[in-house]
Amino acid sequence: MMYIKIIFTVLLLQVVITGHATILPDTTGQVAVKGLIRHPFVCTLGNVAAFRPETRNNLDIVCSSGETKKVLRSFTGIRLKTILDSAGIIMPKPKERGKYYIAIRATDGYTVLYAWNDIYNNPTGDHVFLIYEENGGPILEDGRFVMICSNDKVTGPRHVKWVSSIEVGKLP
Ligand SMILES: Nc1nc2c(c(=O)[nH]1)N[C@H]1C(S)=C(S)[C@@H](COP(=O)(O)O)O[C@H]1N2
Ligand SMILES: [Mo]
Repeated sequence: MMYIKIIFTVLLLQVVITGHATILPDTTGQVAVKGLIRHPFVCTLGNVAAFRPETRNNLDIVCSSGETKKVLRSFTGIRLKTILDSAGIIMPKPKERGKYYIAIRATDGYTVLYAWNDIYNNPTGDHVFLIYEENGGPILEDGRFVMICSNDKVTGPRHVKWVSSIEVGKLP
């Protein structure tokens, strides 16, 4: 606790003195679920078990350059759809479903969008996972939570490391 207080004080002093904040890699393992939902909450390693975790095998993370960046022999996570179902999307006019999106943001600003229709009306919805274990152990270097879309042809771009929030929004 003391250690956290010291780090916090040092960072605060840095902002006050230099006017710049350091972007720290997320090691807190907190994913805020927010936006147009009835029950905003925070996903942590402590409550993921309530979201029906699934384990799957063999996924290559391939960059748009064609290079294979990582090979996952197995991964464990929870479906984005399950998270959204428990958050309860607020959609008073179903005809506006096509305007709804889900923004997945990381601590470094990296962002990926899903259309509501892709998650609920397309097989893609069964392949988007917030994962917290790779190859049988916790994720360490890429933050605590990573989002993947395992049926993407090129899996790198929608592989979001250091996930910090999941936000439901709607176009005007
Ligand atoms: N937060 C975050 N996630 C990211 C990126 C990034 O810059 N920031 N780069 C993406 C790109 S371009 C690729 S190819 C993959 C690479 O995954 P790896 O670094 O785990 O090999 O992560 C993706 N996820
Ligand atoms: Mo990439």
